[in-house]
Amino acid sequence: MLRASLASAAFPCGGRRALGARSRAALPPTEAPPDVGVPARRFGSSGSGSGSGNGGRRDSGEQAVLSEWGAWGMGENTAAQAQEAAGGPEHTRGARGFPLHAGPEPTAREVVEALNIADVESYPRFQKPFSDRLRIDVKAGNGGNPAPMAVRSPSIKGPGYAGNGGSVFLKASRQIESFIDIKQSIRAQDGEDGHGTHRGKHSDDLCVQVPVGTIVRERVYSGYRTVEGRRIFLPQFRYQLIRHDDTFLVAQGGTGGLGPHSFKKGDGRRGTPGERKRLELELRLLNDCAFVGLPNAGKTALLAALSRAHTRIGPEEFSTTRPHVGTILFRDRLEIRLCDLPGLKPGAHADKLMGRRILRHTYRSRALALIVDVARGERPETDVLEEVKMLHEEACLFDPLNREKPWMVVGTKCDALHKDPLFHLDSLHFRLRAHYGVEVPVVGCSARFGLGLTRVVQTIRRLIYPDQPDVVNRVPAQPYVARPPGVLHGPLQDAPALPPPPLDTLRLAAR
Ligand SMILES: Nc1nc2c(ncn2[C@@H]2O[C@H](COP(=O)(O)OP(=O)(O)OP(=O)(O)O)[C@@H](O)[C@H]2O)c(=O)[nH]1
Ligand SMILES: [Mg+2]
Repeated sequence: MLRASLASAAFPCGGRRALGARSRAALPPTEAPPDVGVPARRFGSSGSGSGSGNGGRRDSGEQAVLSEWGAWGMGENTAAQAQEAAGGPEHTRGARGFPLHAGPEPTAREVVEALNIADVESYPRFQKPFSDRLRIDVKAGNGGNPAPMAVRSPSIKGPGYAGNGGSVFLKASRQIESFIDIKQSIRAQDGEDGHGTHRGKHSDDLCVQVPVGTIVRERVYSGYRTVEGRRIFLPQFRYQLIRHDDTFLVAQGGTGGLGPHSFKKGDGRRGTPGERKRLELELRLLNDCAFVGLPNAGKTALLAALSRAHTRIGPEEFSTTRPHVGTILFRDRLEIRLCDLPGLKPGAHADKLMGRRILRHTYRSRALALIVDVARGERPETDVLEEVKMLHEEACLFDPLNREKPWMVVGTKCDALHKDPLFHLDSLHFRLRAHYGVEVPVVGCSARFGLGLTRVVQTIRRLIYPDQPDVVNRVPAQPYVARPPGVLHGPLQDAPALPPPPLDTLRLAAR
């Protein structure tokens, strides 16, 4: 974003287009694209490329297009005319014929002064809808019934069994981001009835894809009613899907009935009904490091600078309305997922401004990064240390397990030098050590200008993988051994640890 905005500031006619035109002009005429005849047809000239057929009737748009195509070898005449029309030699024009910045290269100061707020803000303004909590009603298919009035004879086979009803499964998939596309009422097909001399078909099972990190709870009737007489359901934990392709059976389909052929003396067994469940799905995003901070602290700008996740960065508070996960892939194939959360305010642990819904995505993170604006642009009167203490306390009050996670402080907007961010950073480090009695890593950076980002990434990696703090070279054929995902809750907490990596890897790392 920054590069694009700098380019557009230095070259108001559109820096990228200008570069494109230059590089195309450098190509020899033989490298023209196959559809080079298109503009010639457009201007009503012959295939030889002499584009002078329509004399003075061209408007400025046509001239611009012509000048662009002239560079592709449409003929000397045409290129010269286009050059003249666009007002200068090729190297001072953009693709559309506007004059480029012809003077010396602008200095860094000039570029920064030329930036306005519209250049540095990012789009899209509207974020993809997101849903992390959903109540669904699931009904498995009923088993089919055997045909009535069956002829019972050893020589006639059937009508025997009826088909089973379809069951409903939930399956975790990396391709799904949230519950936004899941229907609230899910119903599998019933099994087919036995008919004639045939058995009924089993119906297909239904597999609903959910995002990885989904927690499934069943809403069970508590035996109590509200004063209006409505039943009260309480959620009970059933399962959590934390790996891609994890599957969980939520409603078992009914079995098909058996025909008289099976029960020689009876009249057959009718199909059983499929299970019906009221479920509550909750999504806790899988991530390694969550960005926690006040609104406008620069969380989204930092995520966009560190990864490819790019959403709205804006001067207004709460420009982020949903969590976003971005990934950093290191050279040694180690992957770290960063989670940008919407802004938090004091009282978030008590659900102020939906704080609990935001903080729920820190459940699975393995480290916390508290993001503070050290330039104190919007809160000059408040102290940085107070802000850090408040953020950490909110996260810990929400979930006491957050207290056990490693954490760090990222000071953003360090480029605003006139506001003393470096002084705030420096004092913060010592005051944090005095207050908590431990070394809390404090890193300063500027997401807007890409400063200090390597140190931020290194520190995050060291927090999450203290045993692999630096990038190590592996023999390519060796499999990558990763620890299981950082889930601190749930039944898989006591899962057996993966075997240690082969000895060769250790020796290589030691070297
Ligand atoms: N000078 C400077 N401004 C920055 C930097 N990073 C972000 N900003 C500005 O700070 C404002 C807020 O940035 P965001 O990234 O949207 O902040 P946020 O923490 O995600 O805000 P919410 O989503 O509202 O919680 C924007 O106007 C950014 O342009 C930085 O490194 N330097
Ligand atoms: Mg944001």
